[in-house]
Amino acid sequence: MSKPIIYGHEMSSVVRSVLMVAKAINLDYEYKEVDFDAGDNVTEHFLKMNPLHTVPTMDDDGLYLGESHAIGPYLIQQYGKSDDLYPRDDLRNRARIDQMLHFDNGILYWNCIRGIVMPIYNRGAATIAPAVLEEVDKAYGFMEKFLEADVYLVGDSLTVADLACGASISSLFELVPADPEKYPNLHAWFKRIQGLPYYEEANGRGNARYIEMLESKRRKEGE
Ligand SMILES: N[C@@H](CCC(=O)N[C@@H](CS)C(=O)NCC(=O)O)C(=O)O
Repeated sequence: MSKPIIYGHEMSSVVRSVLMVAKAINLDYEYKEVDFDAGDNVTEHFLKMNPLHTVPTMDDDGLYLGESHAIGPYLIQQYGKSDDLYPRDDLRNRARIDQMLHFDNGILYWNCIRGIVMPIYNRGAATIAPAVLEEVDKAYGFMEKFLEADVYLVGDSLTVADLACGASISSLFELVPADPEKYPNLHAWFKRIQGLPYYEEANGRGNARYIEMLESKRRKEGE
């Protein structure tokens, strides 16, 4: 059987979450960087894999998936030596992990990251709309609550939920700093995520490039 292929862009938080999963399970995979400017994501081949033309997209021997929150759990179950990151038999905790993956997609990614990034990306907005800042603050408050009982988002060991939310929070913290006094659990948890041995390679580097790119687009508005 061939290796799974992950199509991605290093700057994308949802791609970085899958790259962290891949590192965490020591996955043997092929990575293909998608050049949006060259239209790599709208070729006939890409659209056959993922009509939504988004990254990450995965091709595992003809199984096509185009959603990070499905790709991460699939890779763990199919290729992980253990299923600690997404436990197969612990239905109750797996349901809680699923809850956090939906939270990441719906709240952290769509409401917060997209809410901030699209105006910058599309029209070089210099500031973040107050309504979006409010959403981000609310999301930090939800995370703080989720982290009240446990060291990680679900229980006391790392799961795919931490990697997904960790990638999002790494970008959000750069764009909208969170007060450490107001959100101590969130900061302590994020320090744990930053301490993962593969964090810098799989997430930190791409995140730095992402923030740099956004900053350069923001500056343009004042020119
Ligand atoms: N919920 C999706 C979001 C995917 C997504 O929107 N990716 C963006 C990059 S961050 C993308 O590929 N945009 C290009 C496009 O929409 O054409 C996931 O988690 O995979």
